[in-house]
Amino acid sequence: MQDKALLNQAKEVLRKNHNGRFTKPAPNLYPHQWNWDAGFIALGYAPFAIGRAKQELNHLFSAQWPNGMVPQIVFGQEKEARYFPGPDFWQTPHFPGRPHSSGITMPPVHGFVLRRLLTKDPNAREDVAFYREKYQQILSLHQYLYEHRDPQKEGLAYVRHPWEPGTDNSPTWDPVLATIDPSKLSIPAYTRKDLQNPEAAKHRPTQEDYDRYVYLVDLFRQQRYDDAKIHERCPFQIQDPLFNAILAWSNESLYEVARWLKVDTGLVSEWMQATKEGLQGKLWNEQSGHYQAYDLFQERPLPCRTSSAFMPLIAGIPGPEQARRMLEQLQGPGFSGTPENPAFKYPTYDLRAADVDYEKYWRGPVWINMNWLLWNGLLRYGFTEEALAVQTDSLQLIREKGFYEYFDPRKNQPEGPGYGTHQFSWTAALAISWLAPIYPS
Ligand code: 2M8
Repeated sequence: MQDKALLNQAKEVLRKNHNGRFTKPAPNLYPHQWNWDAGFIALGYAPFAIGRAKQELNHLFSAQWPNGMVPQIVFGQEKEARYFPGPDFWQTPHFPGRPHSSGITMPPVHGFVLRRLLTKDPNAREDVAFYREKYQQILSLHQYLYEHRDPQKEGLAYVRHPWEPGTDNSPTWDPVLATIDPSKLSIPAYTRKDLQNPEAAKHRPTQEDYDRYVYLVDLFRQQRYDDAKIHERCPFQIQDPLFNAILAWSNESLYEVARWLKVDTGLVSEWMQATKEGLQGKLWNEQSGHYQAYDLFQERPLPCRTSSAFMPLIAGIPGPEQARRMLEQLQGPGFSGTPENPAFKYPTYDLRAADVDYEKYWRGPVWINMNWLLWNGLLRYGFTEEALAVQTDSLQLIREKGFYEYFDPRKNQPEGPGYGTHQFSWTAALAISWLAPIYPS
């Protein structure tokens, strides 16, 4: 297929998933608005429908909590329909005039998304009100993260549920989830709805993991979403290199937007410095040559080599030698395969790990948003050839298999299908962001 046709198909995916107010991540499995999906989707709209890109962010931030938190899910009209947990289960406080939402957050992509919109918007100066408003809202989201998610003031925000870092089923969380034993806990009754989707069901998280997810949500609602109380009790509190690299990149982007708006950059500069120090001082593992997550509750590192371990590249955090060591790993057998068994760049988990799973949700498959992030990181360090290879592999997968949620990393499985749900919005959106500059409309 010609890439021009692929570009048009990608736009069609977004058009079909748009419900008049926002763009769903996928037609059935995910019927509401998701936080970081909205950011990636906005990047897809930016080159050809900047108004739609702004609408995504406006809708998402219409559900921002008074304390600054931006929720993981903003519920649409369908309420309980087709997705668990819905608003009745979350029981989050209802803020008048704001849509219902879940009670946790997601990676703060909005700063770098806003900065990109600004560069693509031909009428940015005429719409300065939009940029001013979003800047303030994103600033208060970051303020929330530094105030309520960084208890030891290390410049690192912690996540409190596997849904917060977005890489829900990553093997990184296994040792922490293992400390939550569902058979010894009282878990409220619930019915999963994700398994009703036959195309996605077989790769979804286990029942035991879902019990743990539900246990955590129940804990939050029992504490009435009070951050201090949750911090005292929650067994899942992790400083994740992906989440914090995204925070760092968004800080840097906010700094640039602040300069464009001609407002004070003091606070953002402090955050930039603090998070850089946190990533470099606490999350870098000198021996293995990559970043790693840290379990704040049990006070122990979680040295698991997933693709999140390389993400600080996006924010220019590593020095040249650190970056070189990470490039070597990305090009090596763990993330690019071997001559006999080559891999599409990049599996989300080291291919040599004993428990790597080529099909299972976040435990090995290629995800296009992770590729897009790493592509940016590689370009930033001048690793142009490698960046091009990531883009080429991503587009090949989409061209050959379709706009799937995730993909088998093995190149010698040419007949294999894409995995998860089809017509997945961020796969389409990020394909547009790669293809639109080649075929400007
Ligand atoms: C997946 O997560 C949701 C919960 O948030 C789920 O599994 O039901 C993840 O891939 C997440 O990163 C993504 O934002 C969401 C919607 O695409 O789906």
